[in-house]
Amino acid sequence: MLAFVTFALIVLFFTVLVLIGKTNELSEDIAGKGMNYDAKSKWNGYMLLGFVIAFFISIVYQVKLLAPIMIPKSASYHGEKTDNLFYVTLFFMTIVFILTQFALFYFAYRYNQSKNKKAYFYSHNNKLEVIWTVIPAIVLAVLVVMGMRVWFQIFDVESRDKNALVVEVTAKQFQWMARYPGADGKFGHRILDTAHITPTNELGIDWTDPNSHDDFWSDKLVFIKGKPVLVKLGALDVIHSFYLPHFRVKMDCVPGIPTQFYFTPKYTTEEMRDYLKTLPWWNTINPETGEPRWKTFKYELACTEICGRSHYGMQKEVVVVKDQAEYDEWMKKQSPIYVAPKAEGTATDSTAAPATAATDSTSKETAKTGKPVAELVKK
Ligand SMILES: [Cu+2]
Repeated sequence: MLAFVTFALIVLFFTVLVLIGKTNELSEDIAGKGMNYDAKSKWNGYMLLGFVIAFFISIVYQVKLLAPIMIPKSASYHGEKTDNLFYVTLFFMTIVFILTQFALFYFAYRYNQSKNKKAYFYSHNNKLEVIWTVIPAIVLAVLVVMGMRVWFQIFDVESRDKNALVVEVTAKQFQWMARYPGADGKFGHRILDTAHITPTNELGIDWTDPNSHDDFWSDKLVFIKGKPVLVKLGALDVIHSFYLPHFRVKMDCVPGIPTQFYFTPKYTTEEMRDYLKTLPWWNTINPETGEPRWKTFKYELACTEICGRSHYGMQKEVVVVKDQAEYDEWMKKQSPIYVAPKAEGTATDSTAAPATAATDSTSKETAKTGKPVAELVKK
């Protein structure tokens, strides 16, 4: 309702402005003065020139204001390449943007209507047209080739490390389910049929597969500095998008179509904090925590596909540890998803495995399905 009233008021405001202008013109006509188009055109020209100057000043001001709080340097190796590509593109686009926008508004000012001026008929100029076709074509071709080179480097399957840390991330409304393969480095099979996919086993994990017995859920994503990560992505309901802004990783999670992304973290969480400590904005106090911002910095995973009402809540913390030892230490503390069936129970009935899909002990899902996995395991 408020939005509608605001919209109606804006429309009304501009209608009144137009009507005032019209009335003004009419009254001048009635008074026999006629319109002084020259003066109006000149005034319009000044305003357009003033606008473009104010516009450029505001851009410089905004960059100065916002650049320090924008996302910091890339925390992954391939991210440095995409950043570089971004800056090269930005450089060329800025030049083109300034030249064309300034020309557009300057011409409106310089060649405003006047009784003393006569329009010069100038149909075309081949030389000029060749120049403004060939130069952008070359620049764009260079940018495209650069982009393709980086793309092929990032998605070069041959050069991938076979011992990469593999994490399986499945998205659903509205959370991420991160499955780690455990100490054996192998995931338990998933069987995608109605017998295996149940409300308590949303991924259809085959509990008869011994590899599934040490798989665990994690409420945060843990990676190792310098060790490549292969994230295997999927979705249960709608399209979500796996976004690690600090690592420049972005990949859609599509129901029914597995996707993946391979990258190597470059800085641990601690190293990133140490770096941020050197930047002025990150030293300002965060009113919510009462601490300098760098101190509470966390890498994060977010969903970047508007996937529904609670899309904004799809976040997870990402931690980069310094080495394998620290990772192993963390892994030892995790509890497997699998709970061995009771002796008299149906050991062969894989659907009866009492695992739950709750990945986040604070989620509503947990409240519905009972106790979090960790608690079940302890019993
Ligand atoms: Cu989502």
